[in-house]
Amino acid sequence: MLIKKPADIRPSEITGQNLYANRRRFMQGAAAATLAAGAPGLLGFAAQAQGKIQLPPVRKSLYSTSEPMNSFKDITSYNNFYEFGTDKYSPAQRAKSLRTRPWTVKVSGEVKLPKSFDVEELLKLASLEKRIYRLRCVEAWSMVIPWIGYPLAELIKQVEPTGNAKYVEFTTLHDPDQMPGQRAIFGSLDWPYVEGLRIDEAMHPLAILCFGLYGDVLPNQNGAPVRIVVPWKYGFKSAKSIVAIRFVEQPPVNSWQKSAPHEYGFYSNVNPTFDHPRWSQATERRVGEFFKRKTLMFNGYADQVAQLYAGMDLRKYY
Ligand SMILES: Nc1nc2c(c(=O)[nH]1)N[C@H]1C(S)=C(S)[C@@H](COP(=O)(O)O)O[C@H]1N2
Ligand SMILES: [Mo]
Repeated sequence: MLIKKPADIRPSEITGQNLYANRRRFMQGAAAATLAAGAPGLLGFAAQAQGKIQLPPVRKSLYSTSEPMNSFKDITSYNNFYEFGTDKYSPAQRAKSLRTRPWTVKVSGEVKLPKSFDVEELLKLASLEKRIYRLRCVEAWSMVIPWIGYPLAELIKQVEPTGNAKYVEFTTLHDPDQMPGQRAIFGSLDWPYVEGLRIDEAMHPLAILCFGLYGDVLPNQNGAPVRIVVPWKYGFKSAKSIVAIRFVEQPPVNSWQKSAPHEYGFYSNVNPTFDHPRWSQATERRVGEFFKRKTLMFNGYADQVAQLYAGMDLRKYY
């Protein structure tokens, strides 16, 4: 069997004993659910369909939700990607021309082994998993998306962060020639798009470096060739088409915080009890559904991540 059983999981993969215990409980539940749904295993070579870029084999993950997935069409036609326009339908049209090869991701800052990774090399750094996650946008819609990637922790371990690495900053490509939204004069963001995580958040097994969805490489509008996905936070923390990962001592100021400091904070954890100044966060509409549903604390991942924020006032650190 290619899936890790709870007994195979090394506690050293995670920080902190409680988190380890939490994860074990989660994995046991998830394992039972997976067995009920049919035997897990190798999904096979993922990319026959999409041109020449192929993904290595992908295996199922015990971290997936069992909720029904959104359709490929929903996921690839209703997007937020301000580099290609501020409405939801432009990215699918305008991102077509983004050149995703060659592509390098520069890893720098407070690390012992800084390095620029070619995306092909990055893709092979660890084994790929399909992770079916809920994505909750700050604008109160949500989707369920089968991402393909591996834990960001796998990359972080390779570059050996120093003791000063308290935060991780992610930067999207800045190329106004290719990204028309970066040429807009009004109503857009400061470029490049920047996001940040605390290092223990970035090391959490749910945070992934993502290269594909459904069975293929990421469509451009979803952040090709490589993005991050952090499922317990509002969607905007999951930066697309990244070219740099920098380890820093101070919390990075993210693009949304910079554009509207009174509306967005650093953490941006999904929190139904704390409203955005202009709208409620208590409910959400799943794309494709009519009735609203209740938003879950940490987007439903509280058992796995609440520990990261123990003792913190989440109304202050929003
Ligand atoms: N570089 C970049 N990354 C980004 C955004 C963006 O505008 N630019 N939008 C964010 C927001 S608000 C959301 S909800 C998700 C949407 O991801 P999806 O279109 O793949 O569903 O991407 C996030 N990542
Ligand atoms: Mo979003």
